[in-house]
Amino acid sequence: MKFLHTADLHLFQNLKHVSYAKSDLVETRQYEIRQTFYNLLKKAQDEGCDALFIVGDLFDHHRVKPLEVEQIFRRLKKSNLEIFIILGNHDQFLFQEAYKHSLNAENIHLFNENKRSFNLNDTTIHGFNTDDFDLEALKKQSRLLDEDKQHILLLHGDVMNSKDDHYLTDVQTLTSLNFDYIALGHIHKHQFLSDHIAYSGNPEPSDFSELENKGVIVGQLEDHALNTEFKATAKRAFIRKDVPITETDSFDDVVAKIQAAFSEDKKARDFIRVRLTGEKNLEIDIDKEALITVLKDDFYYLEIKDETTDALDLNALKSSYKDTIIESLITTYETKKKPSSDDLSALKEALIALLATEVRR
Ligand SMILES: [Mn+2]
Repeated sequence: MKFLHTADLHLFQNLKHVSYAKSDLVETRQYEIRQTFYNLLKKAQDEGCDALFIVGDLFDHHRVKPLEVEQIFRRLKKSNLEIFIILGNHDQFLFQEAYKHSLNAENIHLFNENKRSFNLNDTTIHGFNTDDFDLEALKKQSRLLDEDKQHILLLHGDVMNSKDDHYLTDVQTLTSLNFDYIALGHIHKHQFLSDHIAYSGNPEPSDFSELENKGVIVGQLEDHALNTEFKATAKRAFIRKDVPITETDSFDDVVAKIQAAFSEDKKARDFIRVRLTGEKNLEIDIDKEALITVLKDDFYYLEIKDETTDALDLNALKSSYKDTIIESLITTYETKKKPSSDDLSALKEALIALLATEVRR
């Protein structure tokens, strides 16, 4: 049997807390996250998958309107896939009366305390919603597995950090169970925790906390032999990058450095956050708003964080502190034949200390 494993789409998330919340890209981003979901439905069918596993947090919160849920489920019903859905900590609301009618379809399978497994040909799919996870019940279910079938388990929660509000159990415990594949949701970063236990991660990132490659897991399970492949699905990436500048850089040099730090593809497509580091010349006004104004036509989305420190202007210091130890330190440095970068940082440290006490002879 062939399957596609996805999770944590958080459809209809409001994106109020993202750094680009005030830009006009929020609605586009929300639409793109849904679009990626529709694309992965198509991908599952194109790849010849029998089953789609949606391992929790398909929706973001209970404020999602019944019509919006219906719109998504209509797509699921139209596909020729058998779809297995567990509810994560964000979408337990789907069992409320207002949504129930949307969930009903022959090819859509939801789990609850009384129905914890479904058969699909030679495979049994087991699942626990976040709210009704029960470790003892899971262990019991694992002991009673039908040996003539392959077994896949769907879970939504943390299995690495016991402090997480939705911690289920540890990886070692999961490994000791008799499942051929364990599909996890909740952690947005894609990762394999053993050869047959994996978080798919979410297929489309929503902000600068999600920098890793996003995608889905396509897997094949035949005679208990598992083969999996990670397939990238994200339309755009979030990128954070340091751009170091020096005190000799002019405004235009800084613009050129930011331009050169990214390929044309990335500039046109991705959400980019630049952090300026190094030293900025105090005499030149390198204002981040001005940089964005100049650069914005070349970037889909650009944010700049200025973490530079102000460079010391040696000539200005010499004239303001004429005939002081400050002037003589600078002169000594400048008359060195080959000053090293260590000499320069020693000089700066000394100057900063002296300036702090404003020593004048
Ligand atoms: Mn979750």
